[in-house]
Amino acid sequence: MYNAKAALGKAKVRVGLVGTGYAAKLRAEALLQDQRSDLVAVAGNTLERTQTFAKDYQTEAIAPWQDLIKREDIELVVISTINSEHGAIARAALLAGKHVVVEYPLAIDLAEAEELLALAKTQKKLLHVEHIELLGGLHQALKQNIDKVGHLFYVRYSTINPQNPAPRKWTYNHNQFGFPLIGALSRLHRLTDLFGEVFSVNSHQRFWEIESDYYQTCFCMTQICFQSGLLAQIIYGKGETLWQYERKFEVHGENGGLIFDGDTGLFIQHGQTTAIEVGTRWGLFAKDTKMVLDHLFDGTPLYVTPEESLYTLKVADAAKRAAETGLTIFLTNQSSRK
Ligand code: NAP
Ligand code: BLA
Repeated sequence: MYNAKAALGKAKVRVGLVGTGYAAKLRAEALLQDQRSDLVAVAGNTLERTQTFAKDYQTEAIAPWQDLIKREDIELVVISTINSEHGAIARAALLAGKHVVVEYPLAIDLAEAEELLALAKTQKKLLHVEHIELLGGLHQALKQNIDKVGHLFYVRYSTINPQNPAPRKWTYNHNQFGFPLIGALSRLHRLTDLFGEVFSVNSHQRFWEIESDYYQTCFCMTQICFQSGLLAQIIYGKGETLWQYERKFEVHGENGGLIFDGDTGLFIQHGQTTAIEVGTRWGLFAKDTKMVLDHLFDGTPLYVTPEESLYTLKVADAAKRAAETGLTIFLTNQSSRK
């Protein structure tokens, strides 16, 4: 087993970053600000953007990412690039004996993700899958208030993002983003974190295609029955033929309801409605980065395990199979949750 306390016996960890987008920028800022890390190099997609990024964050531009993995002075690889690349980069980094931090999802293919967990164990290296949704205000507010509503019977989580025109980028590309609930694994992970094991899954997906791999709208509707009997509905949509933005999380219990709409939270009971404070959605990549460094240097436990992320990926993969076949998928009991 990998032993966090023994992982790093020195003052600084040397980091290589893959990606130059939104997540990568926040990672770089967090790494630059923390005394315990040195951002040694960045590998991007387009050369020009990689060079600009390297200048902005006082680091070295390297291309392609394979060359970054070859660097012997790098001990930790942070993977903040498009989803379809995660698995291959994580594999190469672990094989080269490096610790790995990867933005969710670990891989867009379930079998590949399973192999990566096994590889991290044999290599005795850290494999951390970021799940910043667990660190945000909504999730904390849910955790603090969920006991108030009594026995739970229905949950609804809907995120709809109208975008017109839809950008022709990786988030609208089947191969690069993956099945909607795999690319947006956080939607499911919030639920598995709160409600545990899943019994069965149904799902439907619709895409309005532009050409081969790209679409201009994605709409995906999934129903989950948890082993507790709780029913959950997850709606995920983005693109041009959607008309109203929605970010809503509803929890219905026998004694009351919790309704989070955007950043507003309400606790509803018979004859009484109370407002719930919801903390911020900002600063979460910095929080994740700090917790990784705390873990590497002091052995402090992380807030999520790769096994938990893998379990959610199993549920997402079941949703994918349900959407492809129109069948209900039953999950077996032998899950790999810790
Ligand atoms: P982003 O801003 O769109 O950045 C994407 C990065 O991938 C850029 O460096 C881009 O480089 C590169 N890229 C684009 N197309 C590529 C291709 N075909 N092949 C190789 N590289 C390509 O994306 P992001 O929001 O930072 O997301 C990055 C990862 O973080 C994703 O896995 C996402 O799920 C995860 N994540 C993001 C957030 C968030 O708040 N944004 C939250 C949680 C997890 P060029 O610009 O040079 O093309
Ligand atoms: C998650 N945000 C994500 C993901 C992508 C984006 C690709 C991962 C896939 C997914 O779960 O859907 C991309 N988010 C964007 C883009 C915008 C955006 C391009 O809001 C454009 C404005 N992310 C941000 C901004 C915030 C933000 C400005 O770019 C605001 C605080 C937060 N994005 C955020 C959080 C998650 C996320 C907290 C984790 C997912 C979750 O909470 O469920």
